[in-house]
Amino acid sequence: MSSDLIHGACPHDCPDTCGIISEVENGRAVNFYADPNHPVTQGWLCAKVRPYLERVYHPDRLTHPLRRVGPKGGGQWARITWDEAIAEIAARWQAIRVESGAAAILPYSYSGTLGLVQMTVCNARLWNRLGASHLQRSICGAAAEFAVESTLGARHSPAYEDVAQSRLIILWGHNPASTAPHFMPALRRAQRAGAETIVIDPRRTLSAHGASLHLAPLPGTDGALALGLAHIIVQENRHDEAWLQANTVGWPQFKARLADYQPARVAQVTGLAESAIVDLARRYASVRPGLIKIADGLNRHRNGGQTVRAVCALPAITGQYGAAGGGLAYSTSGYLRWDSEAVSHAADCPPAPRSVNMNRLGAALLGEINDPPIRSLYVYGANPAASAPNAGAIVAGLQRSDLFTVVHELFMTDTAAYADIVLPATSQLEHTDLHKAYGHTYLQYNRPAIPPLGESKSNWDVMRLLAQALGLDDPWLQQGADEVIEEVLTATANRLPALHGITLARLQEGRPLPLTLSPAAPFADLNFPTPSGKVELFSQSLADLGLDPLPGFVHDDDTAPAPDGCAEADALQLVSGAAHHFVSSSLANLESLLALEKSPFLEIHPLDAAARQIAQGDRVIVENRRGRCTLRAVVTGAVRPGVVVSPKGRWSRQGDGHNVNWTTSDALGDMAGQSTFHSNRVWVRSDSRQVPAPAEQQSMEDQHA
Ligand SMILES: Nc1nc2c(c(=O)[nH]1)N[C@H]1C(S)=C(S)[C@@H](COP(=O)(O)OP(=O)(O)OC[C@H]3O[C@@H](n4cnc5c(=O)[nH]c(N)nc54)[C@H](O)[C@@H]3O)O[C@H]1N2
Ligand SMILES: Nc1nc2c(c(=O)[nH]1)N[C@H]1C(S)=C(S)[C@@H](COP(=O)(O)OP(=O)(O)OC[C@H]3O[C@@H](n4cnc5c(=O)[nH]c(N)nc54)[C@H](O)[C@@H]3O)O[C@H]1N2
Ligand code: SF4
Ligand SMILES: [Mo]
Repeated sequence: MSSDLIHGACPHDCPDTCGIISEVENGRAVNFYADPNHPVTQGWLCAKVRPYLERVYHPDRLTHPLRRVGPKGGGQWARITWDEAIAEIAARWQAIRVESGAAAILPYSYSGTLGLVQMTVCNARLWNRLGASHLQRSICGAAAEFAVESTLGARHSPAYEDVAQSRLIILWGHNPASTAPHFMPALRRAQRAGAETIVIDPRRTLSAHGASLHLAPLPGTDGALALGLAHIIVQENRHDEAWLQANTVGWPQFKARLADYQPARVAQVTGLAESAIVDLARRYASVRPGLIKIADGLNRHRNGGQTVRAVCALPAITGQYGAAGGGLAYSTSGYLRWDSEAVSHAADCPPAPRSVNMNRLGAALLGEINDPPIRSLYVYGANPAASAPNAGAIVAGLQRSDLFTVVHELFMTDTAAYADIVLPATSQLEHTDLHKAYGHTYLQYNRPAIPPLGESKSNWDVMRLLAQALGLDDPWLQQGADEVIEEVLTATANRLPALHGITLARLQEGRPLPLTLSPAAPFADLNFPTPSGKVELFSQSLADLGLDPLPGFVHDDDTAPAPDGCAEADALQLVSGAAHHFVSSSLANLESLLALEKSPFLEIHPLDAAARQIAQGDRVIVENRRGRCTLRAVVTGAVRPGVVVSPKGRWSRQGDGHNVNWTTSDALGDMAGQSTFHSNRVWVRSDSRQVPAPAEQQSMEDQHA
């Protein structure tokens, strides 16, 4: 029997955007593996995507549309046809348009897939044309993106392999061993060649194994740490005055501000030893080139934007932007910005009536957004009931009897469970797309490998049907996926030299195609695409928005009061970053991955555990005024005292109905409407029941040590 090898891209929210190959026999994928010829993927996939066919052919895949028949969330469904589903949605929306205006319809989507067609274009065209509410998509890295762009002008970042040129690497609030796995071999090579690695994280993560130094500051204090490092570097005259004068604006004002960040004060704020801070400053200033690598974990705090601005100041203080192996590694997203008109056709559409911040979904559904209230929610590529903050408010909102909720999904997720209509979605093996990456600069075409399972349809195909049923007859709402790609690619290539030589036809051959970058290393020409053309330590654009124009530090407190019967002094800070085996809540229903990740846990320091009479493996209640969840205690020195850690991604439906996001805050951060998952005070106590399985008494990192 002959088999076909179909090239595609991993669609998940991960900077590596791997090249994947599906081996297909008689319309069925029989094998799935990494593209050996992809320069970043290099023939291996991460632990979470290796068993991907388990996801594609999972018995729980939704295969036909469903209509709710019992109470909301009650789990009773009737099978309906696509014609019935589309007709019902269109009829409900037409009535809402007439009665309240299309602003009463809110699309909600985020990172189920990162493709140009199934995400980027699907987030724009239909909703613009309809005049629906715009969703402010700020759950992940909005503040960091804004901070980096306001400081440097663009998100440009070195290639992973360029870390070979670094002598010092600081992983700052970033855990690539789990979240950017293909960076790790390059890092290990650099280490073997003598480079030092320093990890700054309240948790001793997988990435901290093998590092020369791990510093564990209190969460949300990194802004003070960065300013303290700058203070010492300047105090000891280790800074690059000439570089600062030539390439920055606001250096004199910023220098004046640094006076407030003496090491003693910074030690007190961060919970680090003064000597450790001084030592780090000296090492960073003297071991060159030094690369600071961050991602988005660092910015998910109330002060996250300013924290990232303060970190971005350090390569400027030491004159390392543009130097090979030095500077900042954040994201490569800025090298390729799709032509926004080709993506959205906004010029043919009414202006968005209003914007709703996705981090306030629960509050918005419960009345914070009014005039008109949200009457219909359309969710695709997202699982807000599991992944968005303050889940209790979201679930209360989803239970509103007058809310018409449609969820387009592969699985019956925590969110889909509350829908009025559930639509089955295709997996990446079943639809066409084009992927850029945020960790590298290769483009990868995703050719469908197999026909859609059951009656499932892609995001774009459903939107085409909805547009038709709504009487929206613009041709750009009916293009096929390849036509969409062709239009956006051509429009973008017309103004972007980086796309030189890249065509749909070449992409369809299946190989990853590199962008042409000039200069190859970020900011090597010392040309920063900010308004001033320089690194903006002082940013007039921030000042114009009423924000602090200089990198600064404000305390990061979660202001929610202690629950009844809990003392303020007993609060712990809960950090809920990436799980090693899931991507947010995606993949967190695969049996093989659940077996590796084990039951939902809370890492707690032995001192904090003893103070609460919590023993290894105890069932613990983690709570605050927003809500609670029940977790298994992992007592470990991998977290610092005062901090507890429980990874994101668990489905509430698989446990007692609550996951960690029942505790997280829906307050917004200091920039760009950012989520603040890690600004989260909780109180932890032992539940009387014990968890039986002793084999589970292991921390996540021990499993991989
Ligand atoms: N395996 C896996 N990979 C993923 C994901 C996943 O869920 N699982 N999610 C993907 C997504 S959506 C994203 S945005 C990226 C995120 O990629 P990362 O930012 O690397 O991941 P996070 O785990 O969110 O955060 C990184 C680290 O920040 C630390 N941290 C939190 N607060 C602070 C602080 O105040 N100071 C310091 N110094 N450290 C702090 C956390 O302890 C955590 O170890 O990963 C992507 N990749
Ligand atoms: N506590 C805590 N919570 C967090 C974070 C944190 O650090 N701490 N991090 C946040 C971050 S960084 C992010 S990015 C968000 C992510 O939050 P979300 O974007 O909501 O991501 P997921 O929870 O993975 O849900 C994505 C869903 O899309 C579905 N899907 C996949 N492909 C398709 C498709 O082609 N079509 C359709 N219709 N559906 C598809 C998947 O099955 C999955 O259920 O989570 C946030 N949540
Ligand atoms: S999740 Fe990331 S590392 Fe894993 S296969 Fe996808 S792109 Fe590669
Ligand atoms: Mo994210």
